[in-house]
Amino acid sequence: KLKKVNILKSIKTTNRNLAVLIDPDKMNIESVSSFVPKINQSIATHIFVGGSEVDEGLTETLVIEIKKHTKLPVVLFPGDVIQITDKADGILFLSLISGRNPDYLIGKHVEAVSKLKGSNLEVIPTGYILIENGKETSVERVSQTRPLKRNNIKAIIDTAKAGELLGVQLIYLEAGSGATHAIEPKIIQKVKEDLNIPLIVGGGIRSKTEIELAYNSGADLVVIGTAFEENKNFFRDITKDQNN
Ligand code: 1GP
Repeated sequence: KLKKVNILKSIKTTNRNLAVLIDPDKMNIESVSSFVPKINQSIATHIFVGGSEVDEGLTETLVIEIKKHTKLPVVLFPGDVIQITDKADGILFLSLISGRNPDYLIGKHVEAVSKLKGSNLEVIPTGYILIENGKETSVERVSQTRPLKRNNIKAIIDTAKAGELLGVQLIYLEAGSGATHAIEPKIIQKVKEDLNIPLIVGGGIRSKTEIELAYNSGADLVVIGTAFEENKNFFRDITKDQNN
């Protein structure tokens, strides 16, 4: 049996991780064989798979296809229990700690247990914090929760710290897919200053400069989805050769 990569450990020990987010609702299965090799040639270190609204079965089919074309760890970033498949390597077990909807704090997790028990997935407890970006995001709509205000930095810092004290292993600061304003460097810095666990930042990051800014502010892993969907040339900017 192949030894599984320890996803959390690698995020803890390596900085400047980059995850490409593939939404099963937006990615055609036929495109995977051309899309994934581009990820392999880029500086990306992980592939995340998930979305707010995905039909049952779609995620598993997609993950199987992705795994045919890459050795990168494939990590589920599920919007719902039906997106869980043991064909991936790991799962961000997200608790939406910026919100007060019990379903997304603990309810879905209880439902997920029977699926996780029999699987080999590396389960990574993650405190998921939604921060306002100027427009309503699909996470907000689906979870029926309000994001934290971006000018209330204390609430953001304390929410992240509360997550850490509860035992989550990662904090994910989310501006929402397609956000017009990515998480501000000041917020990343302040949260990171007070945190002893790795920090993921995503939502609305569209350029190599913005990726660098997030790293320099303290992000251990940056997630990019929309920029790849909208601009296939984006891969050219982040190919391995230019950065090594
Ligand atoms: C969304 O953070 C991710 O959950 C990525 O967002 O699609 O805006 O890159 P984008």
